[in-house]
Amino acid sequence: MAGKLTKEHMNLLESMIGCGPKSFKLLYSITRDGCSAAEFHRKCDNQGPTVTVLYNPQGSVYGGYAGLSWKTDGGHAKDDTAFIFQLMFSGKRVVNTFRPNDASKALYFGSNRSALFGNLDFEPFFGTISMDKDGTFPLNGNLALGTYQNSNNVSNDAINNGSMVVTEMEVYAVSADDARTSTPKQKTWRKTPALNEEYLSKMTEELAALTPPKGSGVTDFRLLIAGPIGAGKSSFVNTVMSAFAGRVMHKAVVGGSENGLTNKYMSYPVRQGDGPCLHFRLCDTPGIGEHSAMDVVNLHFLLDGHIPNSFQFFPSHHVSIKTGGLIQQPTLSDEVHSVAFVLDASTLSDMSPAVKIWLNDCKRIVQEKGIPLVVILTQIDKLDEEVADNLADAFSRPDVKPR
Ligand SMILES: Nc1nc2c(ncn2[C@@H]2O[C@H](COP(=O)(O)OP(=O)(O)OP(=O)(O)O)[C@@H](O)[C@H]2O)c(=O)[nH]1
Ligand SMILES: [Mg+2]
Repeated sequence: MAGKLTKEHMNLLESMIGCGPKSFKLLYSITRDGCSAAEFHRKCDNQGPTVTVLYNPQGSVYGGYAGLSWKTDGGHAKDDTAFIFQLMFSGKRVVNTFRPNDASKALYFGSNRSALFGNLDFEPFFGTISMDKDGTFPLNGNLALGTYQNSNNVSNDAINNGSMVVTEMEVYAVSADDARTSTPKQKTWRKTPALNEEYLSKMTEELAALTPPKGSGVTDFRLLIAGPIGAGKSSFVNTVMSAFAGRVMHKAVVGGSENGLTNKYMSYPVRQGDGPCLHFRLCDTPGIGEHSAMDVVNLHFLLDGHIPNSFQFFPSHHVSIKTGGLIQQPTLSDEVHSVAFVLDASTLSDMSPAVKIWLNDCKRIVQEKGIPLVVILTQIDKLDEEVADNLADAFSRPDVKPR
């Protein structure tokens, strides 16, 4: 049985332990083997260095590394390499290591104890624990850092949510392994400039300087934001407005709704600080989905500039020339000048066939009209923890690479 420990967590533990690549072999799991000190010792004694990992219902992952084999008795043992760690807290990546102040008390061996670190700094359980009806284990152990140094002043509750109830506890044997290397960095498929303040101000200056050609009759360029329901279209509008305003803006309503939250065509002007509005507008649209208001017919009307600001779309309803309130003779200023497809990078591979067809149809229509089209990937922070830490890493992910 493979354990619950993810590759990312193995990589993190590998760097906490140090001295090169490690392999992790599952020795003991309370859901598989039962939760008793006797079983713990049967599976884990004399196995060399181990990592004990607890997973709780709140999504926290934490545990301890012992550089010595577990034994049935002997009391305190010195281990310079032992540490207590956290990898996740309440579903979020929170990484900390706590090393012993006094290595001579790093571990404790006892026949009725499980993996005991320090002076009861961390012990999952002692004796035998039964599983509750809901599948969790109300462990009777302890987490109270003291012998293990807590230089970041992380409270115990901020490691285990103030509870020793867990859904799983696993012990892995850790050994040096040249075959398992840390996930190699993928080659970057798109060069990006350093995403820093300097680049941000250069980009904002360029956009602020953007003006429609004189004599064109166009006052503002219109960028139509389209894409599947919940992709992050309205959030993108708010983000751009916030970046220019210099404060957080919530003009477009954002949230989660199965049939789409935005149901109006809204064209938002963008203002730099308290200055005048810039010469482009972000035009938010209802999301594309099974029962959505967006379809190819409505898109034609939008692109050609017939749809006025604040126009409300209704699910499965086509706009027609007879629809009231349309702009009958749109000028170049009313037309859409560029289109951005907003796509959720974290669900690209799960996109429904219907939405794919819609996007292809839209792409064709937009291109036939000679309107420039770009794709904006959102939610890239959800791809994995490495990308969340450094968003530029998205450009080395093969699963979001344009084909
Ligand atoms: N983690 C993460 N969440 C995001 C991101 N962009 C948007 N969201 C969240 O995704 C949800 C949907 O965002 P919206 O901006 O309302 O999406 P939308 O495309 O306008 O949705 P509809 O109007 O319903 O079609 C919200 O809970 C946002 O907070 C992102 O880049 N990262
Ligand atoms: Mg929206």
